[in-house]
Amino acid sequence: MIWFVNGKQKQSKHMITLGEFLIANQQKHHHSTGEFSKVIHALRLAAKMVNHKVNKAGLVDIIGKYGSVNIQGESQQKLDVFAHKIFIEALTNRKIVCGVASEEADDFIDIQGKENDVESKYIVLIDPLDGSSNIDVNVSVGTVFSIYKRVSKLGTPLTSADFLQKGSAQVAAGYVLYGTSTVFVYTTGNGVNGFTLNPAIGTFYLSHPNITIPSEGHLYSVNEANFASFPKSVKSFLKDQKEKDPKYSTRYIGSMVSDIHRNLLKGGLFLYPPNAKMPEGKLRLLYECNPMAFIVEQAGGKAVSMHERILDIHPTHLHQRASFFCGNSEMVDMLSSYLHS
Ligand code: AHM
Ligand code: MG
Repeated sequence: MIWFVNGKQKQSKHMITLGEFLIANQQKHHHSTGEFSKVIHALRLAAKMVNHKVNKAGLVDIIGKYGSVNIQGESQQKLDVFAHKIFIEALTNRKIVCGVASEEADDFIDIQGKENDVESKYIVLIDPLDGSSNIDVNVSVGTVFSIYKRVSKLGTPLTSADFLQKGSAQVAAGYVLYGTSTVFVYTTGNGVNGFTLNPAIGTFYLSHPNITIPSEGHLYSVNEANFASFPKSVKSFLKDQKEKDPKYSTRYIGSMVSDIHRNLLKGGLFLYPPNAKMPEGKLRLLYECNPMAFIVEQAGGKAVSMHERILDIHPTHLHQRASFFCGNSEMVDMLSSYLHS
């Protein structure tokens, strides 16, 4: 197997699958019940199903608009709706989590039903298909997920407090990138590992062990069409970087998972500042910013909003938006010096 660590190619005789990796890690924790591994197994299965469908876009009638709008007033793409259904079913049918919240559903879903008989303590927040406006043009999209332990008592109905936890309370977070290849990246707070799907046999193999973001970066990713209404501090930062240092290049796909995955491997800064159209920022705190922030921090980078560390924000509502800046520490620190001056 060939993998990459900090951009350097490494080779091993053994191919470790995601399943084997989960078992090995579960064995490290003596009191582990396997409950957490089951959640990752379910997400892995759903990711493979969505991947299958994404790869058929154009061949089957799956691209284009579904005709409905989600809670945020955005038109839902057919694949958004499909991905939502697949992930929710994978998580609910097995009763391995007690609740789920999705970008595509107005409120959280309490899976326990009337009997409250689900014993799992885990809840999942998910953006089933992020960057979906890219689907019709064959550009990479992704799934983003966040796993927490419920704070209310087992066996009682879930409350919004179970879902409105700070990002720092995440038990695990991950994303799936449906790109030139399909990659499943996740962290449990002990480093970040990435697994690439071999589509011929439907197995994810460890391809990116212990992902570490390079300390220096020269990429920045931002929708500069909104520049005129960015906060002054962000404008000055961008202007100064461009004028003072010729090393920077812009790379912006407009698909957050793809943009952050690239920056994670190569070093760089992703910015989604507030602007006139989106005064709070565009990205959703709970199932977009928090999971990506956890991953970026675990890879040695930083993630902040205009005012504070992303993982320290106390959420007040499920579909809350936040300004979002993340990347290698050096670039985030540089930006922060402008945000706080
Ligand atoms: P979505 O959740 O509706 O797909 O929107 C989120 C996407 C992100 O993937 C991406 O970073 C951002 O929207 C791009 O927004 P813009 O087109 O304003 O640059
Ligand atoms: Mg999204």
